[in-house]
Amino acid sequence: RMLKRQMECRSDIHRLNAPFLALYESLIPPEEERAKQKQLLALLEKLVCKEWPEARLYLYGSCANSFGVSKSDIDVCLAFNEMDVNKSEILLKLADILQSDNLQNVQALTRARVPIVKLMDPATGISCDICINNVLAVVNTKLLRDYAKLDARLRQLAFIVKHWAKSRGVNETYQGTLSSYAYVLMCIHFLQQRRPAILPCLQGMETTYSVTVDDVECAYFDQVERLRNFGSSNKESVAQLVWAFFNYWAYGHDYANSVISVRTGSIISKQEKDWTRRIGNDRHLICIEDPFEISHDLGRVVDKFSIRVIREEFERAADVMQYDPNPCVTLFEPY
Ligand code: 3AT
Ligand code: MG
Repeated sequence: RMLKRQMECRSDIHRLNAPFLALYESLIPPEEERAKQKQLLALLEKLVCKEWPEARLYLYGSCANSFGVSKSDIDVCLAFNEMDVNKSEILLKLADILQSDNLQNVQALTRARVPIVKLMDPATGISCDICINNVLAVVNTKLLRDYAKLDARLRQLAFIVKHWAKSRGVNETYQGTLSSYAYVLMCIHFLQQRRPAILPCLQGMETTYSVTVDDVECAYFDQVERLRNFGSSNKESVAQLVWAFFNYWAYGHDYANSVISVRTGSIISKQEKDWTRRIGNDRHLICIEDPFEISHDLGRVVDKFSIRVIREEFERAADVMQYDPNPCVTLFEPY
């Protein structure tokens, strides 16, 4: 397996750049979607403010981290100053309020791992999940957005990888495959590891932004305008990067021993994290360290069945990128 990684990239890789860029462009949400999201957020703010004047609403997830494709649901966090509010009670109350304002499909999921209220806004057609006090997600959203500002190739690569994962059925955490958040971290890490590097390690630099959330210190360099030219000595095209990304995950990654870590901008060992054996439901079959909650492995959802599915999909993708005459279509064929 590892040997195949030495494989040289197909000689016509440059021919694939234009179709991949065109696909990326087609996935970007149009400006009017942004306007509709704002409209829905304003409505929610009005409703929430009446009941809880001290609470604040934040957008997080793909509608705010710049990795959202067209027609994504939006993720909203309702934040209170006190940390230990009764989430179930608030969610049930919130569901009541939303229902009386003619929002549709309102559902309070108080027993979910992350308890939420779901709704659909008939005026804009947008679906939305609202959670309570999930401030770490708001902060990791900012980290992803700041990374995206550094080099256009991150957003291009991540859109293509997310589109591939959705098309191939490997973006379903309830079935043991990886979240969109995990895939974006894989892309960031990958670009930190290119030589020359395309992305820096923002958490390894001077602190210009710092908040403490749930006892976790989140600190990094967020003045990204000052790093605009960071990756410019690396001239790789998006097609080359897509090829190398799948090659890495198919044949280059050491699944038995390695943890990818955006926080350190490097690979660290499972040994060092004590992620070498199964504890409870955490099997650590593919290890992706959360940048802030560093005891949290985003690969924890992966089990011994889904790891095979994921790895076979990486291998298929790597082979398509190497040999297929039309990878831009074949890569995304429904499974
Ligand atoms: P989609 O476009 O909706 O697929 P997304 O970026 O919105 O992508 P998710 O809906 O999976 O991703 O998650 C929403 C946000 O919640 C993204 C991230 O800020 C946070 N998040 C998701 N999973 C985790 C996790 N395991 N740990 C910490 N934060 C997470
Ligand atoms: Mg989302």
